[in-house]
Amino acid sequence: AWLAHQTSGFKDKDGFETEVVRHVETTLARSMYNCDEQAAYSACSLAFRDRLILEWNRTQQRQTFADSKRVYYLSLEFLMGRALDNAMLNIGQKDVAKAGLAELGFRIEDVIEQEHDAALGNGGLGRLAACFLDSLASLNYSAWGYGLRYRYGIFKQEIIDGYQVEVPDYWLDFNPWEFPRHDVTVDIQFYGHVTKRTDDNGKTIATWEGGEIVKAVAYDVPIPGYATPSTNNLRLWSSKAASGEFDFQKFNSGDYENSVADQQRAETISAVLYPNDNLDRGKELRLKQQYFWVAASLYDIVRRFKKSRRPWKEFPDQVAIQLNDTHPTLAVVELQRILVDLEGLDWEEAWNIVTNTFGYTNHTVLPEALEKWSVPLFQHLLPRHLQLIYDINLFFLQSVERKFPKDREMLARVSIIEESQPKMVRMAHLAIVGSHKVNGVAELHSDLIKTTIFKDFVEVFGPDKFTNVTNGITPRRWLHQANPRLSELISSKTGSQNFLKDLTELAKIEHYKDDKAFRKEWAEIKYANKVRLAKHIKKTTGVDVNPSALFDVQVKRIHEYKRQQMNIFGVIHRYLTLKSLSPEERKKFQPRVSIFGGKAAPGYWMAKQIIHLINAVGAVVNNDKDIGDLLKVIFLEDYNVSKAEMIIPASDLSEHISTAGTEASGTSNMKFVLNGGLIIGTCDGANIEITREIGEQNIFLFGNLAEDVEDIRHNHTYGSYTVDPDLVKVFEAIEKGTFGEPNDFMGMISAVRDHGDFYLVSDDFHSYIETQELVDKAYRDQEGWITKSIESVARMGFFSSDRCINEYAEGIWNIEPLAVKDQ
Ligand code: 26Q
Repeated sequence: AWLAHQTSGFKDKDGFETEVVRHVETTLARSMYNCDEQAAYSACSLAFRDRLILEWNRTQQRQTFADSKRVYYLSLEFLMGRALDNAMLNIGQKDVAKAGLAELGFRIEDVIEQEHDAALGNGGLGRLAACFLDSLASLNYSAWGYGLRYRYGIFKQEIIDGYQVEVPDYWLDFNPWEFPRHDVTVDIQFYGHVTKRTDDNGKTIATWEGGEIVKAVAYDVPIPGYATPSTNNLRLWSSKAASGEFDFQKFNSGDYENSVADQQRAETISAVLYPNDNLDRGKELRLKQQYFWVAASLYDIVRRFKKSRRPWKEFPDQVAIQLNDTHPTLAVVELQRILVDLEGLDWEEAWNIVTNTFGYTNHTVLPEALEKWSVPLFQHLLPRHLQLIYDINLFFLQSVERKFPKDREMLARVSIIEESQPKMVRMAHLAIVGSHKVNGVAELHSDLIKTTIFKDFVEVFGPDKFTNVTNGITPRRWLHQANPRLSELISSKTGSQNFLKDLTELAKIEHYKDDKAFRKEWAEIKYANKVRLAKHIKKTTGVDVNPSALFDVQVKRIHEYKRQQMNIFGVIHRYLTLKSLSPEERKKFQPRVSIFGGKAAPGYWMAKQIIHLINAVGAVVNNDKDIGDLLKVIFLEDYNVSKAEMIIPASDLSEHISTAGTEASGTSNMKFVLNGGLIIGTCDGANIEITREIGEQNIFLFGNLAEDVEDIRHNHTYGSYTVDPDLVKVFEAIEKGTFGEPNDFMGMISAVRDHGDFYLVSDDFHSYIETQELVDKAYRDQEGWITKSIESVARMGFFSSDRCINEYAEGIWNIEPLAVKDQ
């Protein structure tokens, strides 16, 4: 309750109540008599928002006055989830709100539940950006996030007859957490043409003319730090027609449709989030989104820099811009355009500024996820930028030629332009060339990019340009908020809540791993979280699950490389095994609930088939009287951040089973372990570092290693290939119609059997099944399991996004926290 003593906190619960009542009666224009939970949510949010605004303004003033370097995190996705609970906890006054709401007749949990998730992201990359904002504010860094204010976030998923159905996510009806800045706008140009002339000094001046203009309007979201007054800004851009309104001339002359057409076309830019995860399938609108957002953000950043009246060469001392994947890479070109075309700097000087400003984070090695844009599309939409890209590429290739004379193949491989039909702009190459640091997101991944997709660039630029920053998660949301009882138990042993600011303090709880009372409480908390999830499962699916069973969870975007298909094949194998046993033998089996959740990209046919099979298996298994509580299969609809906050603390075991070398990091693996769940996983992404930290005895690893994957694939095609015998039985059961129409699932089967099993499902299946048996055995030893759980949590300190942000600050941004004086 650090803020309670300061000017901007509530004095006590009465002070809070007064504010809530005031907002209900004035801001919302309602009486307390018909104040429902939704109104209580609104008023409570407005009351906390008021506290936040004061600190937000002070923070911005402090940062402006200090005039020190700022970092800008450019991300097309910010998967924020709910804001109220987080604001109450970060301000330190949730207890006050709880007591106050109780007096007004509300349960705080019900009030919190009213809030619609801010779901402006697909998955890991977007949630990482949200965790980073929390850490940047909590650590008192001067930092802004820049993104797009999508009218529709990631679609809401409904499961109808076992199939995914997408429903639009309109989330802006009432959003107390955003502040429209109608006075902060930027005109953004598209299309048109370039003219060149020579000035009096013989210098070529390029001018981009014509085309159309769309207006970018800023919407600001306050980002409260934990236990600090620092409140940073997330600025989201919304598009609207440059004229602001539809054309009345046309409207009055009866041409209603055309009168609104311009307006609609402009507003389409920020209308909807692309629902692809790890897949590059963007059309013109996606490139328009990228340029719109990048140009508005850079204009804003440059405008702020210019106020300081410093010379341009100091720009990189004042500004660090981080590119969250290649999505904002146009910023590199746009800054060069501003400096050369608009500010008249020499190419060399400008390019120095540009490359010293940007850092690029890569999140994938999957070739289908690497962004490329066709040259004709560029030429049409951004003609000047295409010219600049060609110039950047020319100077770059000239430098490569000097270092590797006559190596034409090298030039072709590293070129920003792919010489295909049509030619393509390789955004990752542009991002590397335009940045001073390139980082991967876990050790294995950072090694892989250096030895595979970006190997040539290591030779060109040297190894120091490439670095690793292993991902992290914010313990505020993913422990304190999601699992309040566990957080409370930990603070009772570490002596304070300081572990939420320095997660390495978790190590202290290892001293209590043999303490009987501590272990009992530890187990009770997990059980209570499972009971809560069981209730949710009952309410949403109608299925009764036993909270004493092992809860086995795989929640993440559905993707072949993440191998939910292997999981469900394993579940079928378990079902077949159980069916083959006598009732007596069955009783010796460890009961399990297999829980799945996650969205499939709407155009990803195979991912949708996987969802369908999971539901089809559930429909059979959950109603099989022979099986009872021994096995349940649940697909939880519409997995999102707020559902994750309930699901993750309730898991005994979670699955992170991607084909080795394909999952860059994974971040939910960290969240599950931090909440006392164990992991079954492959040697992939951050699983490897988690193992190093918590110890091999505390994780269930299986499967082939990344270094062997290539040879195994080669062997599928050119050697002898047979499907694992246990998996063959699973396929036979599906083909017999055990789970309904077999044709519905033939895509999944033939991917393994007939199309080279690219993701090594068959190769890893035996090891997976065996390891699941080890899990059963380990779980039956409850005392041993609890020890593993406690040890794991105690050793998770490394995976705080605070550690991660400090590494970026020191190794990439060269920025230090801004001291906050007591007010
Ligand atoms: C690209 C072009 C057109 C349309 C969409 C996209 C697009 C959108 C989102 C491409 C990729 C994404 C998201 C990628 C992602 O979430 N990657 C994950 O990033 C996490 C944070 O680093 C890692 O932990 C995960 O391993 C990685 O899969």
